[in-house]
Amino acid sequence: MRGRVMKSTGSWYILQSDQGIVNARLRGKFKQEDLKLTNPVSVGDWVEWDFEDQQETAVITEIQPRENYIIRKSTRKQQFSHILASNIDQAFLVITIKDPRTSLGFIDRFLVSTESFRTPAFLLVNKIDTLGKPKDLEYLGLIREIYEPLGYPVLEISALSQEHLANELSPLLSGKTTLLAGHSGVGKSTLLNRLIPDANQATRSVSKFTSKGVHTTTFAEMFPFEKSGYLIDTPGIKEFGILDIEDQELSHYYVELRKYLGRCKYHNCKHVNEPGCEVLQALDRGEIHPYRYENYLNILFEEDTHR
Ligand SMILES: Nc1nc2c(ncn2[C@@H]2O[C@H](COP(=O)(O)OP(=O)(O)O)[C@@H](O)[C@H]2O)c(=O)[nH]1
Ligand SMILES: [Mg+2]
Ligand SMILES: [Zn+2]
Repeated sequence: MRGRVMKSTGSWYILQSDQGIVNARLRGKFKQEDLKLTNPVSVGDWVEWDFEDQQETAVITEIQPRENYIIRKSTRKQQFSHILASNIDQAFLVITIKDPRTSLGFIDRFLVSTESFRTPAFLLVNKIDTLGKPKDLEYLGLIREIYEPLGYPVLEISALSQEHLANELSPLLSGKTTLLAGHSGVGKSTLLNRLIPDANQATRSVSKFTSKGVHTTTFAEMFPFEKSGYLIDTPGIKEFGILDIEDQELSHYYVELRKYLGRCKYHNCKHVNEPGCEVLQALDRGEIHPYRYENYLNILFEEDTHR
């Protein structure tokens, strides 16, 4: 029988299937392709399962190939990674201007991971109700200035406004599996609870002292949205691991660089300081945002040191 993993609690998995909700465990070892994973099965996976022991328990017998997945490095085991969610149609990166501030570097890393699967990404600037100071509005303006021309929708919302949710978010969700990602404390669980009132995801106030969100959501979990669609809440993410991306490949995941690729003098150009680099010339002409390029270099060199 076929099912979809809605939640994982260590060794048990909650599946949604034609038979309703079933609690299943894994049988045997699953061959993992190239990745070293701390979780063999992730939320969003489509699986085959069967009853065993006179129908008292269910076992997952097969994991169907993933269309895509969002991954992060394991915090405990170096070299290992953790699949946050798989088979997603679109990703909402929930960001906040303050309490906590989401950095441009974090946004760019996230967009590289979604672009690597060509997954549409939206930037949801949440807690818009708390903004007023000129420096906050300036940062918001900068986010719009950088990402809108690249084709990433920037939605200004407040999870506390039913109107924003009904008019701006709900129409985007039907029929799709949507990942909610972002730092702890940006309002992912609050958004989810308001969009899906019976979800009851735990939320917690942002610590007044550190401005860092307190970690409340431990595992990713998927919830059905109305009749057709799913929303995936994820634990707060400090950083994304961008794995298995070769240096020359990184520029493919920067949407604005794609059009220059293959036009540099050297076919293996990394667009750092090579002569005859079309990307550097475009940067000089102001066609590429300097902050985006700065983070391109950061990702490029950071990834190097991880190898
Ligand atoms: N003022 C304001 N507070 C919000 C908004 N969205 C979430 N919060 C608050 O931010 C805190 C963290 O929210 P939570 O949903 O737990 O964040 P998560 O870690 O991303 O799941 C909670 O105290 C929420 O009430 C918003 O749009 N406006
Ligand atoms: Mg949460
Ligand atoms: Zn180049």
